[in-house]
Amino acid sequence: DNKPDLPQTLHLCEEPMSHPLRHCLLALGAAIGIAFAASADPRTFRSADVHAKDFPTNQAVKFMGEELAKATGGKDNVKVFGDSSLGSEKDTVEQVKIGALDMVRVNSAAFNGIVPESMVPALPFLFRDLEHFRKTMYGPQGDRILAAFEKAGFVGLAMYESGARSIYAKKPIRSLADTKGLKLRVQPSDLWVSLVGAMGATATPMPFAEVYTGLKTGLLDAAENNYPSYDEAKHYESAPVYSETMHSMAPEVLVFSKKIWDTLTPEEQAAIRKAAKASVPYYVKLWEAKEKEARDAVVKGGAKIVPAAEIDRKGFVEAEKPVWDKFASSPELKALVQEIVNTK
Ligand code: GTR
Repeated sequence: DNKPDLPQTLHLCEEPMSHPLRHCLLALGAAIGIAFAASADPRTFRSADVHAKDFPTNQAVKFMGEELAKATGGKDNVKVFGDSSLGSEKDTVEQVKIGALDMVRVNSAAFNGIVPESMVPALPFLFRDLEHFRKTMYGPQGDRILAAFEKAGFVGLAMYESGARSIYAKKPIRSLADTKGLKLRVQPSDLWVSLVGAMGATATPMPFAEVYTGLKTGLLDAAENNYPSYDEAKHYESAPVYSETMHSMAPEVLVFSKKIWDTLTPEEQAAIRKAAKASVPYYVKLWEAKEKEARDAVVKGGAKIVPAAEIDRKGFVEAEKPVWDKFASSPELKALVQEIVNTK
């Protein structure tokens, strides 16, 4: 049962997602947010996610809440609203910005238009491998990227790895000849539109929750994601060939609303930061298991895998060079990219 636990008032809004409904949720969210900000202890911070309750991201945020509860003697806690129940990633980021929602866990793509630094770890073929990702993103460069969220009205709490994203379609993808002309879903982000455009595909940006239907109806030929999301959302039903292009390792981010953060005591803030950091190794363990499990599950479900060894990685890397130049354009971003590349 994946149905999220909505507060009583939110049941008023339970209908298929439409624009008026989104406004209804926003208004309710704002009302609840204000009530919370004005009320005394204890506080339950609400966090949104597009994934189901048992997905590693949600388990990690729940764990963070438990750590926070321990540190504050049961005063503060976190409640996760999964399954896009509070809206798309873009919607929930907006709610966090205005302080109508306390926290959100999204892919870094959702911040690409707001925090330029968030584009850096999504750059195609930036990381040589997982070790390179971990060394930098759980290290000084990752900390710098998280710190950059502050200017935009967010407190960057943690980054979580998300494996590598690869393309899935009805046919195998081995080289640029295969991506040419594909209607390929991307996350709503200019960087992502350019990334698949550089492969000759036609980018179709849309929220995660709509991709299943997009693939089913033929609006989309293809999408791209990691194994756990490909499995969870059952995208393999209509796009059964998963080709390990591994074109980006764009991480997940966990952020807190700066508006709400500023109402907290320094002790609470420190406890939240510490609990979020503690959730990273907890997440990584769950994620590693989930990736293997999901790969097996999609194969069982009928998916065919084109292994990385069969893919013309060189051709794709070459095609993506202009994307680096276009999005890592300022001297600061260029320096950050260079620092990551130079990390051995
Ligand atoms: C997943 C990620 C989600 C969302 C989704 C998407 O890998 O965990 O936050 O970004 O991809 O493609 O929309």
